[in-house]
Amino acid sequence: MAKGGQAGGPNDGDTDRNTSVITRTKPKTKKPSLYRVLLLNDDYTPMEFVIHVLERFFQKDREAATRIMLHVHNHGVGECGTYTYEVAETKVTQVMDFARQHQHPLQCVMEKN
Ligand code: TYC
Repeated sequence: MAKGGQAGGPNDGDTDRNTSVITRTKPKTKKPSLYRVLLLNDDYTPMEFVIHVLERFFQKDREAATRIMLHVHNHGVGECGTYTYEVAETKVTQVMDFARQHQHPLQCVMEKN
């Protein structure tokens, strides 16, 4: 404040109608929210198709893809990865489109972490 008085008040130095601005010193580094992309089990999608999905859209090697597929098969749901909102949304859309193209009922969803 240049002359004293309360900020934004009548004598805060900004005689041009209270146009004071508080500037940030520390650069803001807000971390984006993360979302888990999950595969859901069903009785019809072939195991090999699910492994292929995990390799193709989630960059898993054969071993990791097989482990995740079996986890989903045995527990009903399993995590493919954690991503920012837009990336997670894209993965879900890609998997759902791919499953539909091959007429498999595979379901892929995202949830906030
Ligand atoms: N349960 C399926 C089967 O026995 C395999 C499967 C695994 C399906 C994972 C979906 O997300 C899934 N053929």
